[in-house]
Amino acid sequence: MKPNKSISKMTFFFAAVGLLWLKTYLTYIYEFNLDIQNSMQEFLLFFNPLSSALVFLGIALFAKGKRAGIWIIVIDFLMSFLLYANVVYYRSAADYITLPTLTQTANFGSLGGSIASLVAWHDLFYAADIILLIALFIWSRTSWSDSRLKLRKPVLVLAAGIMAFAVNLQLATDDRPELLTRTFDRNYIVKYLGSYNFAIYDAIQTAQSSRQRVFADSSDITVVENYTTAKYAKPNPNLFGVAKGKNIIKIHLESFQSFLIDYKLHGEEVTPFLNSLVHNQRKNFTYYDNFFHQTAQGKTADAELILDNSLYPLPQGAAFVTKGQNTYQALPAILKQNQNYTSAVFHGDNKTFWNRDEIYKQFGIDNYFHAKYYDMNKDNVINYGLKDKPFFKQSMSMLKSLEKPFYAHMMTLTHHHPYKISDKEASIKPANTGDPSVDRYFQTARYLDESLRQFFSDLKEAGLYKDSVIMIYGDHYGISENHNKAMKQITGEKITDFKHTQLQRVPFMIKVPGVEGKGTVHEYSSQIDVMPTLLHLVGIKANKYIQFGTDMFSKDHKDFVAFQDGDVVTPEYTFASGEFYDNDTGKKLEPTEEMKEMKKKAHHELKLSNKVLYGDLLRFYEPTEKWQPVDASEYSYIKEEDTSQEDE
Ligand code: GP9
Ligand code: MN
Repeated sequence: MKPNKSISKMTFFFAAVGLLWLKTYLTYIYEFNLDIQNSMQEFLLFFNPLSSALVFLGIALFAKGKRAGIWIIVIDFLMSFLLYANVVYYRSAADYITLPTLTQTANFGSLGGSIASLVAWHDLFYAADIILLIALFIWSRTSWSDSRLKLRKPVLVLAAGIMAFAVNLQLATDDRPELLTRTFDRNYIVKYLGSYNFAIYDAIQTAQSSRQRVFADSSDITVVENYTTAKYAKPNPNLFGVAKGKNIIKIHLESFQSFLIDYKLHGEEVTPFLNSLVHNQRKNFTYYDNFFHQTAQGKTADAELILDNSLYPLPQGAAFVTKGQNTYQALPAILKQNQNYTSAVFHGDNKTFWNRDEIYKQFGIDNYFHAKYYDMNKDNVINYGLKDKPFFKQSMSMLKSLEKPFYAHMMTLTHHHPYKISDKEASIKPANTGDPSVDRYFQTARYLDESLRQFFSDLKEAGLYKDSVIMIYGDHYGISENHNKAMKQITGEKITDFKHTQLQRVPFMIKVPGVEGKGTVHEYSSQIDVMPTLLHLVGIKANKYIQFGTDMFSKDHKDFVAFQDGDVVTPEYTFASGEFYDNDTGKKLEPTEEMKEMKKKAHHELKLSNKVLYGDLLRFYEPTEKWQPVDASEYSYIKEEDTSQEDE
């Protein structure tokens, strides 16, 4: 074999790699809105197509003789087709194609207009490199040898591709820890790892999901139903139905832990407005100071899942993403079917984050006001998205436009790690533990508190305050175990395993029109209890639905709190990291049989809840005769302007 001949085959290969790389990169820049935030992300966006091009096109180099050229062209065509299909889908849905969306033909109904309107003449660009390659192939193939390349070459190419991928993944996870395990956002995977790797990632996730689903059957849900029926707590007869037909405004406090309530920093209250609600200065709020979050890796998404479904989150990943196509019987759908409520979520972030734009459809959420609905100009945005003050201000007109009664979920964002805030907007000095995120945590909490004060006064002005149920909750911790040293200074105590579990308290407060607030209640409760509580307030019996929590106002309320990591908290003792502790002293305890039983029961409950999600068991469950399974294809969160040509 003459060397110059094999070189030309390799040259052809590298030309294909170079062209595909360039094409993919240009597509990222001109077609997708990937929200690049730093130079590392910029670099990875440029770098990430390389490994896919080397690995996939490299496979062609194993083919014999001229066939290698044909394989290169075919693989290049398939990859380009995938890229272009994503482009077309993105133009309509501002999202990437996933296998579940592909198999759900209904989803393509949301393409909004025909595919024809989404393609343009300049799309020929996507075929240009292939045409060039075909020409190059025809022109040069005669000089190619009929033998196979020396194995060393394709192996080296694949090794280089894998190396490039490893470097890419390492840099990506340095910039965004837990990128793959926590399953945040499709946009992130595409931005960091590229659209081809996203397709592989999606395929693996879909395969895992469907495997668990296939082995489940309707008898599995009966076991769950027996359990939840036995756990059910009857409503408090004085409160059942008192809020029937009332608007419900649910306010999500990002990363807000209960230790902030009444906390004084530099002699000042950090959250004076929330404190005033806690101390019932308006005689209408009830505050739960022993309320716990139960979120796991899905963080905010887990909180949303738990509150609207009374199910536990999954031990790994976010059910919002991995179980985004499951059947749900969520609070918005129940409120709608029973009492004709309109539901809406307000959140100043991209709609794809946590797969919200898919799973909200399964929850039956009518309106989703995401970043596209807000003025996201530079001054209004920090960290993940819209700042809380402009968020609440701009939400008012949309809130007022909702048909009544409504169930509105307002999700704040500024008080989010790493707690960035401009000097101008910080109205309290940082703490001085020397740990920057802990120190700023108080400043963004203050900002959130101020935004709430403003929102409450706007609600009053709009006539929406007095007659609405208003519920406020913290989604999850803001200060992780990595900051135990600084937290010791803040709380004045060493953060032991016991103390850590105790710190998972988040605020829960509620105002119900016509019901006098009780100030602070010490009952133990948690996020799974919110849904049955709300259902009973509006007069819908919670036992018809599969729910693991119990009504907080019921005298039969079950006051143990289970966490997905296996910890359990009761009013008397805590099971944390494998040990029992006395709540009063914080000292280790020798567990009684009863305590061991309690722990077992909590773990059993978690297992059952996981089964519901893994097996997609609610598809077998009919809560009432009248129940209409939610049809995701009836919902769309694409803002009208999204689909129109921008230069029209
Ligand atoms: C993103 C926001 C933050 O939209 O909800 O999510 P988190 O990081 O807290 O899960
Ligand atoms: Mn959150």
